[in-house]
Parts: sequence; structure tokens; C-alpha cells
Amino acid sequence: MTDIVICSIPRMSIYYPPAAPALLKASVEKAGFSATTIDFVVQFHHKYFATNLWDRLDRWMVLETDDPEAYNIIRQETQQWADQILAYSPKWIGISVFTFESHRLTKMLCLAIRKKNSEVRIVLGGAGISGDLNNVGSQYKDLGLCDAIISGDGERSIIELLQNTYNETFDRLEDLDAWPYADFSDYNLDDYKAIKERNNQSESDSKSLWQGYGNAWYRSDEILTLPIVGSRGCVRRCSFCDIPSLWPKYKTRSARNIADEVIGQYERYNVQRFHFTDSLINGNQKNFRELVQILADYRKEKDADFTITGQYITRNGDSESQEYYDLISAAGFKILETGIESGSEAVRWHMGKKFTNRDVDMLMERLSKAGIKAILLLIIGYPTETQQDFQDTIDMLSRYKPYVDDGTIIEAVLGGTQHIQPNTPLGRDPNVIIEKDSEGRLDFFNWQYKLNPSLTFKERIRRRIVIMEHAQKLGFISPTNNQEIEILKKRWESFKNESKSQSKITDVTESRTQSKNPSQQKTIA
Ligand code: B12
Ligand code: SF4
Repeated sequence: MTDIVICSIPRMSIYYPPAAPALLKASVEKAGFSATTIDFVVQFHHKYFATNLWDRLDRWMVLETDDPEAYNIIRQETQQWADQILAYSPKWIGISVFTFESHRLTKMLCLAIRKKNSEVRIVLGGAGISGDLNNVGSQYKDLGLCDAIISGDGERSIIELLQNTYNETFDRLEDLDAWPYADFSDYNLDDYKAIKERNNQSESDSKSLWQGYGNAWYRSDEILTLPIVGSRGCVRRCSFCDIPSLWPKYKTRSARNIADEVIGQYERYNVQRFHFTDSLINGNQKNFRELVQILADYRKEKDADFTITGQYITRNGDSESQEYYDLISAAGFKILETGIESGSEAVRWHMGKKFTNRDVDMLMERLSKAGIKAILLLIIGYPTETQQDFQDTIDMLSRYKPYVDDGTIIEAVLGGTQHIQPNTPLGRDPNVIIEKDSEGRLDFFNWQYKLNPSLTFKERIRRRIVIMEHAQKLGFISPTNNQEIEILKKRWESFKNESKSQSKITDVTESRTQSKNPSQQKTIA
């Protein structure tokens, strides 16, 4: 008998064990209740990854394909998962819905649980519920699939739920240091090791591409990675980003508090890598510098070998120095993901990114000298992007080829062209017209910007393909290419079907030839 079972469900890449249930378990137990966490993501991955079914199952979740075989497998899985959960005789079952890509599966799991036990109560939480524009969580509640939904940070609300005082308010925690560290004790952390071994045994080349990010070859040779949630929200307000609307205030844990968790988990589990889930690890520069100093001192003193990855904002290069990057490296920071977004300063300025090409040049040079690797995040087809702006991005990639060659830039994420969310400054811009799909829903990929009418959806896709070919020629690796192109292809198909007047549009997302390196393949299988 347990008060609550909290489970993670696909679709999540398994670069590390899911953070949310581990944090919620720690908070719930500190408040005097019992909690058990189950990770169905890793179970599902172990069973299907590297089999011929993997892509179909993944497509069923992401592209919502009408595939009876995939549906039947998911139905069987969710029934087994329901048995596994119910074996704990919980009062509550919490399902962590990581993104909208888990909605279909959430529904199946709720149905499976309901069918087997009509007494147990179900609560849904996670970013796939909190930030969902279609309010799927509320719809599921209205349909009786669940009994409660928790939006925003879950730590305080889930305790209130168990105390029967929860009143459905969207919560954001104030003092992050006051909450306990993640508790991974229910997970078999060995399950998250040896991914490289499994990859080597795989039957097809494409699965690691479709799953993308978490399984890229150069990340998989780590023994164990754990997530760390250092801050929530963001200090910037980029025009295309919904993070500031989801987290109106940026909050960070103190450097000491973060370092204590890193050191504690390292000493307990011999963690080889930590990944910060933060929108920006250097949002608060003072705190970040302090963290870096504490970790650099610890690593030196104990000869500790853990490394760290996370998302990092490029800042004014003149306010930083090579010594600073050497210290970041000494603290263990090994890969920084940074949203450069465009090679055009005009585009970046419109986005609100607040750094120049010179700042990026300085950053690349310093990272290279400090032995830190970079992942560049790019957006193709931003509303104001002209042909010249696009050319600037192409030129930037050419300029950075030496950093690909010396191993500094390990990946360029080209994305799925600009997607405009309504809860962003771009979404509120009267010059942005978002089209509707055949079911009358807003199609956030298919938009027009009145001030740049030649940037049609077709032109955005064209640019995405042109830059992909350019990046591949230069040797950039983009492991999520296949997935991004396939999503665009689906969008394009639905756009074509609706645009009767455009019946002669050619399919700009058609398959291309494969590169030998699986991580560089761009073919849609
Ligand atoms: C790290 C990250 C990733 C990583 C790692 C993913 C992974 N497997 O762990 C990568 C880069 C791979 C990734 C990819 C994607 N991501 Co992402 N990602 C994030 C990020 C930055 C942090 C997530 C995180 O771990 N946070 C820390 C944990 C603790 O927070 P949490 O899961 O939200 O949990 C808290 C609450 O939600 C709640 N809660 C969670 N579960 C439960 C369960 C119960 C029962 C309760 C009561 C409460 C509760 O309590 C927790 C503690 O407060 C967030 C943005 C952000 N800053 O949060 C986006 C975010 C989650 N990602 C998002 C999206 C859309 C994606 C992609 C679909 C993007 C794409 N188009 O490919 C893919 C999907 C990949 C996948 N299937 O794994 C969106 C989700 C929006 C939505 N409504 O669907 C977010 C919010 C970003 C955004 N700007 O909108 N992502
Ligand atoms: S894009 Fe990154 S830096 Fe900009 S607001 Fe969003 S999370 Fe912050």
C-alpha cells in the first residue's frame, strides 16, 4: 500500500532518468506520505528500441499515425503498466506527461487503469499538461479519464492533493532551496547505463535518429547521467519563446544548494555526467560563477571526474574572459547548448537575443581553447528572415567549419522551421497571421508575416532543406534531422490538402540521398 505511485511514460528520450517523479517523490515523502516512482519510458525503450517496431510506435505518438499494430501494442503495454501500478495498491496514481507527444498514450493508460480499478484516483501533471494550449488535461478530466490535474510546479500541489486541500491553482515555487533533492532510489540506475552497448546491437540505422537527441552517438558513451534542476524560468524574453509565459518569474537555487546536490549524487551513485534541465544555466551570472568555482574546487580536491551539460546563453564577450571559460571547464562543464538561432544580427535583435556575431565568435574561440563542446541551436524561417539574413546563417556555418573540424561544435540543431505559439510575443504580433487546419485548429507551423510576405511556408521548408545540405557538406551533425523533416512533411501534406488553389505545389520535403554516417542521414525512411 502506498499513497501515490508516480510514473513517467513515453515519449521521452532517455538520456537520463526522468526528473519529475524523483523530485515529487522526495517532496511527498518529506511531507510524511509514501510514494513509489515507476519509469515506463525506460521499460518501453528496453523492449522496443532497436527493433523494427520502434519507429512505428514513435510515429504513433508524434505523428498520430493511424496504425492498428502500433495501437494494439500500446494498448497491451498500457494494460501491463496498469497492473504494475495497481500492484502497489495506491490511493493515487500520478502520471507525468512530459510534452504533448504523450497525450495519446496518457489517454490509453488512464483507460487501462479505469477498466481495472474504478476506485483509485488519477492525477495528471507535467509540462504536457501545464503548457498545453488545447487544455488536454482539462478535457481528460471532463471525460472522467482522471480525477485531478496539477499544472505548474508539482511539489507543493501534490502534497496538498494528498492532504485533500488542493484547489487546482497553477503553482510556481518561490524558494527553490527549501525543497528536497531528487530521489532516484526507486530506479535501477543500471538501466540507464550501457546505452552504447544497446546501440551497437541495433538492427536498423534509423532508430537513433528518430529518437534523436538522447541517443546521439557521442552522448551514449557515458556511464550514467542524472538530471539536475537548478533554476526554473528564464531571464530573457525571446519573441518566439513560451518559457516566460509559463514561468513569469525566473527562480534559481543557490550555487551552494545546487553544488551539494551534484556532489551528493556523485558520491552516492558515481554519476559520470549531470545534465541541467534549466532553460539557461547561466541565467544568474553571479550564481553561476559561484557554482563553477565550488565545483572546480571540489573536482580538483577529490580528483572527481564527472562532467556536466546544459543550456547556456551567449553573453557579451567583452564582459567575459578565457580564464572564466577555463574555470567553467575545470568545473566539469563539457557540452553547452546555446541558442545562436541565426547568423543575422538583425534577426537576432528582433528575437531579443541581445548578443552580436562578435560575441558568438568570441564564445566559440574560448570554448575551443577551454576544451568545451558546443551544440548550436538554430531557427530557420524566423518571420523577419530575408534571403540575406538566411545567407548570413549559411555563411556563419561556413565560418565555423574549423570548430567542427577541431571537435568544438559537435552538433547543429536546425529545428523544424519557426513554429509560432500564441503565448509568445510573436503569437501576439498583429502582423503574424496563423492559418487554420482542416479541423479548424490553428496550425502554428503555417503562418504568414505581413511584413515579409515572400517567406511562405514552402519557402521556409526550402530554406530548411538548403541549410541542411550545406551543414552536412561542412560536416555538422544534426541527429534530429529525420524527425524534424518528417514532421514538416506531415505538415506540408496537410497544408497541400487544404490549399486547393495550390494543387500543383511540388513536394519540397521529398526524400534525399543518405549520408553514410547515420547521424547525418536526412532521408525520410
Ligand atoms: C530538458 C528538456 C528537454 C530535453 C530532455 C527531455 C527528457 N527526456 O528529459 C530534450 C532537448 C530532449 C527535449 C525535447 C523535447 N521537448 Co523539451 N524541454 C526540456 C525542458 C528545458 C526541461 C524539462 C525538465 O526536465 N524539467 C525539469 C522537470 C522536473 O520539470 P517537469 O518535467 O516540468 O516537472 C515539474 C512539473 O511539470 C510537475 N510535474 C511533472 N510531472 C508530474 C506528474 C504529476 C503527477 C504531477 C502532480 C506533477 C508533475 O512537477 C515537476 C516539478 O515541479 C523543458 C522546459 C522547462 N524549462 O521546463 C522543455 C519542454 C518540456 N519541452 C517541450 C517540448 C515540446 C519538447 C519536444 C516535443 C520538442 C520537439 N518538438 O521535439 C521534445 C520532446 C522530446 C522527448 N520526447 O523527450 C515543451 C513542452 C510543452 C508542451 N506542452 O508540450 C517544454 C515545456 C519547452 C517549451 N518551451 O514549451 N526537451
Ligand atoms: S529562447 Fe531560451 S533564452 Fe530565450 S526566453 Fe526562451 S528559454 Fe530564455
